[in-house]
Amino acid sequence: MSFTRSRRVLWLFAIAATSTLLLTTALTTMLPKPASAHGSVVDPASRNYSCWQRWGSDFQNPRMATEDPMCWQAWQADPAAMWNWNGLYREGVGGNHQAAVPDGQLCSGGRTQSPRYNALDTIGAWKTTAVSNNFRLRFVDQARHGADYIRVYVTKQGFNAASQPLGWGNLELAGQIGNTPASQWSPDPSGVSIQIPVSAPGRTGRHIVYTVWQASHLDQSYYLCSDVDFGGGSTTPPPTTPPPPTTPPPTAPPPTTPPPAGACTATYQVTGQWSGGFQADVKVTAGGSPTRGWSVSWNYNNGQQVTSSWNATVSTNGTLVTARNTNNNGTLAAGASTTFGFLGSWNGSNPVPLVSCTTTS
Ligand SMILES: [Cu+2]
Repeated sequence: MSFTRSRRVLWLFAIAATSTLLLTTALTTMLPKPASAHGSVVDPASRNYSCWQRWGSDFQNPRMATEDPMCWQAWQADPAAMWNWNGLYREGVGGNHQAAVPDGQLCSGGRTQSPRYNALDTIGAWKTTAVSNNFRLRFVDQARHGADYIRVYVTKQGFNAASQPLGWGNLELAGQIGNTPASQWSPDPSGVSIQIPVSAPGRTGRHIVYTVWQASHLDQSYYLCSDVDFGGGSTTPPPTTPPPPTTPPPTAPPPTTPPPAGACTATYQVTGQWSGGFQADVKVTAGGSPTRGWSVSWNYNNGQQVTSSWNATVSTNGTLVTARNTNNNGTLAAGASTTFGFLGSWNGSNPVPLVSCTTTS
């Protein structure tokens, strides 16, 4: 009797154990896998995104060593830091970013996935993106994680980004957004994107913009350095509606200090538009010093495409369009301008994108 009962108990136990195992297996296989694509700051481009943007198709070119030495050392140290420009994150930080990311290691996210991103902490003259004191930072989230928050810091005036290690004490909060699910971001061919207004009054010259993205799908925090130049003039397009006539004239005197060497600005203008097509001109203006080459880039967030161009070599990578000078128009005297143009296609809407200009040699 007792023998039969213990047999039955054993059977029940075996059935229970098997179904638990099956259920666990089913749940495990059904759980979402971590996405392989994540995100980064694309404008002003984060360090590794910027190096990937400029050299991803030409990363073995020895000219990089002299033209773009900071990117060169990063590519030499580990090309995977550029191929994985969207994967600079840590997990399980619990919001205590300053404990997880020591001073001097901010640009590698505290040497996350070491040694992959370590070279991004190297101190030096990384190529900059020209920004004005009020600009919009553009973030692309390829995996549609959304954000618990994104915090954007800018180094304090007086910090020398080309010679000092970056620490938390060098930063001031300059913009942020709170909980924003991916459904509230803008659609982007490579995922979703969002723009964050950043205000950094009083800044001139070279600075570092530091962005912390707390993704929403799990405790995953991204740490991104973008090198910027506040002397390069405004990259914000003029407002689409003219200010009301009652607006008093600005009281601040016009800037008298010339932009630093190497800076350039670009303005984008749609010169004609018809059903499905448009023509645009981009005017490139050198700053206070002559240029030997320039590169203008922008993102098309509404599916526009460049179909043909003149006076520039245009390449497209996802939403990012990059136009480089031709052999004839890279050299500009200080303050001089040149214009290139293109034909494009559009559908739905065709807003003027934010453009940024960098000198390339
Ligand atoms: Cu991810």
